[in-house]
Amino acid sequence: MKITQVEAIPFAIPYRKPLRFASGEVNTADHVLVRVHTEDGVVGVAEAPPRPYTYGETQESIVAVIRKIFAPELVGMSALEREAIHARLHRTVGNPAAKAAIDMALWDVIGKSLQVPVTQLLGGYTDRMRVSHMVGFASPAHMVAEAQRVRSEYGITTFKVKVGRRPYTLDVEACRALREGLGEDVELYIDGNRGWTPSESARALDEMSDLGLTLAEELCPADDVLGRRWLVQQCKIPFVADESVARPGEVARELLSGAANAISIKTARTGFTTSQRVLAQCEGLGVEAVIGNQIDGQIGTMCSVVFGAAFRLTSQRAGELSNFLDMSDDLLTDPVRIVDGTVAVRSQPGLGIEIDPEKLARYRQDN
Ligand code: MUC
Ligand code: MG
Repeated sequence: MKITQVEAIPFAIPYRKPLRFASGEVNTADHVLVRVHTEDGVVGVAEAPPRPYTYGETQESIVAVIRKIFAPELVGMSALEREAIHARLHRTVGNPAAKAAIDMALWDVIGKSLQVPVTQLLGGYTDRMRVSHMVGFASPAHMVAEAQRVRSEYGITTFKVKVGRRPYTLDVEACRALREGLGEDVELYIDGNRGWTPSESARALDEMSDLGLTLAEELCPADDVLGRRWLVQQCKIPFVADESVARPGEVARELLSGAANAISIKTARTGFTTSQRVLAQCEGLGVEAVIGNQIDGQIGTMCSVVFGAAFRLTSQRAGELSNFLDMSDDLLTDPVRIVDGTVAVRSQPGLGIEIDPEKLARYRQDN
């Protein structure tokens, strides 16, 4: 499994409608396709979605760090030398999405070489993931209409509502409208992307205490150190750390300091190898985990399914796996399907996905 080439290919696929949230918005999936080639002719793939407002990476920076630093470090190594590969990658600080995509492409290489699905190599716990859909900023009526459409078309009954605009008016109104419009049978939880202060968060949670919300994610910044701890102490539902836990050290810090008591695991930022370690931290410390969405395309979504379904803890809750539905197209030969609110793992070796060469030619940005 000797690595002969690591490619970083920028591509851009427009969204049919933008996804808006407190820290930014996405109009185009300007992602990077990572391909790792071996001397046996095996090619592993993954995608890196840049999120400058979360981790500082851009499409250009991901391409540059892979081409200039990571590819020369990895060529000549075996895909099985996973720990040594990670040691090399971590000589460079930051760049989580670039590192994660390389890690997942290497797992795809290993799975394809061994002719085994990666989800089985990782843990093989179950064969599907329930899906949670993220509802972005819009008027409360539009948010309700979107959730109703997604429920009736795909059978999805779990929704993460983006908040972090105006706490006591618009945000609370939107959550209330969603509960009224969808009924008691759906699961609703909120994600503030750091848009509220600790005291705004506390008051908004209080005003929504009758809505049966199940999780509160990153309502205020982790840098509001004492305020966040104060908020989490009084929060009656698990408080999920997302963008504040991009590394295992941050997971430990947030959990042990009382700044969160649940963790969003995103394969787009911790790949499979580091996500396993984050998951072990959650299990060891006894906190819940949610498979989050870094506004992934279908490649990234399958990576989340591969990882989420591999383990008991990550498959207990619905994973955030549906936002590719807003993209106008994608790169896979066999598109991801959401049926009865679930996505099934695939039985093919590796990640179980193939890139359509014509689509890649159409959307790549480096021709
Ligand atoms: C989320 O859970 O916050 C928005 C920005 C990002 O990096 O991920 C999304 C969703
Ligand atoms: Mg989040």
